[in-house]
Parts: sequence; C-alpha cells; structure tokens
Amino acid sequence: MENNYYPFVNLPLPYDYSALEPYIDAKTMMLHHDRHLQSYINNLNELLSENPRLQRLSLEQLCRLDTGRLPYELKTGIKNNAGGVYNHRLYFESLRKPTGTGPVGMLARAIEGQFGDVKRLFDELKKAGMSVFGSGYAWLVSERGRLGIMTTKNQDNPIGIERGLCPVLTLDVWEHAYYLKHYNLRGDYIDDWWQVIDWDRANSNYAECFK
Ligand code: MN3
Repeated sequence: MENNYYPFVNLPLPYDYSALEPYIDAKTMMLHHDRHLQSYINNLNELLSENPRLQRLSLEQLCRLDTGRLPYELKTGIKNNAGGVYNHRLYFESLRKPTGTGPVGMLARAIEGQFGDVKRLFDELKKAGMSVFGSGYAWLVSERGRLGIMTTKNQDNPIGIERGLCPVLTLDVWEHAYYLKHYNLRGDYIDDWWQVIDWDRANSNYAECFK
C-alpha cells in the first residue's frame, strides 16, 4: 500500500467520482472520500503528531496496535482512525466502473470450491452486511487461504482482531456510504456495490494473503 506511514495523505481515487454510476453516485463518492476518509486521515495524523514513537509504525501495525502502556484515549483514537483509513482505502481501491465481470483467477477457484458459486458468496456477504447493527463492515477474508465472511463494528477490522485474518473485500455499511442515493435501503446499496467490485483487485488482494 502506498503512503503506509505517517504523515498519511488522502490518496486520490483511482477513478472518477462518477465512475461507479449508476450504482454508487458521484456525490456519495466525493463526500465519502474527500470528507469522511479525509477526517480519519486528519485525526490519525493529529494523534500521531505528538507521539513520534508511534510515527514509525505502518498503517497495518497501527491497526494491530496492542500496547497496554498507551493511555486509553490515545489507544481508542488510534484504533478508530487507523481503522478508518485502512478500511476506506481497501473499500475504494477494490471498486471500479461496472464491467459485468465476476471473480477471476485463484479467487474464482476458491469461491467455487468453498461456496459452490458466486451467487452463494453474494447471498452470504449480503446477509452479513444486513446483520450489522449500526455502523460497521462486512468482509470477505482469507485465513491461510480459506475464505470466510465476517462483520466488524465501527472502524474495527479483521487485521486488528486476529493476526491470521487477511482481508480480500470489504463492504462499508455505514449510512454515509449509501444514504444520499439509497436512503435507508441498505440491501439495495449492497446489490449495487456488488456491481462495481474490481475482481482483478480482489484476486490480487487474495494473492497477497499467501505472502
Ligand atoms: Mn465509510
């Protein structure tokens, strides 16, 4: 991942704000990337600015941070904001303009082997996304190559929860990800999110899990 250390900057989206239309609208993408993600980046930089020792840690290390010696406020702030940066980067980087294609490569084979077909994977991811009460995420993760689906609350993420979990895809179900277009209809947003997944990227995310 680019810009993996302090000071963090908001990397531009790898596509236009309108690239995911008509599934995810340009205004949502602009606010989500330029304001929500930007806030997590600003907050994280601010928290680290007075803690030079923590500035040497990568974004992933900050997500995994598990030192009892940090003051509670700092630990919580870093966990929430490092998670906010990591989760949003993965979310945005794993989307692209709709192409009508499905899973490719080794990920496609793993999905077929474990879920039977891609529809079943989608149904389970959607169920997981719908089950998040309040704000959070649904994830497709790999654990030693084995695919799994999980949810996290707020800005928590799999890498902060357990060392062996490696994210392949993330589905942001915070209302800010869909409310302008889909209002309260999270299920419709999840259907639309599925149309704009970058499956090449998902496959390379999965390949990274084996390194
Ligand atoms: Mn979000």
